[in-house]
Amino acid sequence: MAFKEMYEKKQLMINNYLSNIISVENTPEVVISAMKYSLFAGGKRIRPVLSLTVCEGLDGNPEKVLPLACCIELIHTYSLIHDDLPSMDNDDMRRGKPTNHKVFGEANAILAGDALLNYAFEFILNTISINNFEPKYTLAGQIIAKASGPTGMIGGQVIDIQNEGKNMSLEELIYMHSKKTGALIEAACMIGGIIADRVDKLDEIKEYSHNLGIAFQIVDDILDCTGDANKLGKKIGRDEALDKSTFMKILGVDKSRKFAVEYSNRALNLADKLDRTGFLGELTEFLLNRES
Ligand code: GRG
Repeated sequence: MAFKEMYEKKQLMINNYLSNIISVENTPEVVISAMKYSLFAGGKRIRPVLSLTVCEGLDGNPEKVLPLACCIELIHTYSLIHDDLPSMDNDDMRRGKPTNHKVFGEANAILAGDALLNYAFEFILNTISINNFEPKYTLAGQIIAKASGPTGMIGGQVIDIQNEGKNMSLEELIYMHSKKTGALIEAACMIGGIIADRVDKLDEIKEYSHNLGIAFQIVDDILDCTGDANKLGKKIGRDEALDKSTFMKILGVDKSRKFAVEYSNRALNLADKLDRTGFLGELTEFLLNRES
């Protein structure tokens, strides 16, 4: 099957699962609408696609990791809603649509983000319980919790905010993004290996996903300067407007691109060891060359 077809098949699997779990009963309409608005706004679903791919690539059953993979997408979506808030990046557009707080108001956007985060952990615990408390599901849940928490994504976001208006070194920037962007990408890949019962592969998965995460972020920084706002679905030049340290600010466009290729190639060298079908390698290249 061609890459595009395979990617869309995985996206469909994820979208169908998310649609089924998000019809939460006994929840005020406005919060459900706000949750669904951002969850189905056209995200690329790369984190859950990575979970399914690593799991299947290591001969696991992707259906078994799907619930946890979708929880990572719930957490990712909450982080975008909160990141766009006036008190954070104050963005008006995301995925080609007005941001959550622009449509539902700031209080509802905060609550929709909170609801997605809490629902993710409710669902993770349900998944652990449904699987008879099999240790690998608990381990996967712990990894997701750590990646999204103060030593992971939140920690990265704090470092980012603390450094607005300052000049970070390249090493500091990589460290910050290994948490802010990288932690969730790493967790997505790790749970694929864990649910496939391949803890022997975790070191390689970590190295693959660390390199992929940094390459992904460098491309994000480049697109924020040189991308097409219509394709990106959001305004460009936001990093500069917020006076953030970025790969573009430190390295300029040519060196940033070169740096992204280096990180992506390091990931690529490991991709075939994690997925013999070649899809993970193609996904790695797709993310390097993406326009949105
Ligand atoms: C908890 C407030 C809060 C923030 C956490 C991850 C994060 C920190 C904020 C998200 C903002 C951001 C732009 C982070 C960089 C990572 C990144 C490039 C996110 C966009 O991910 P994609 O491209 O988005 O996968 P789609 O729209 O495809 O899902």
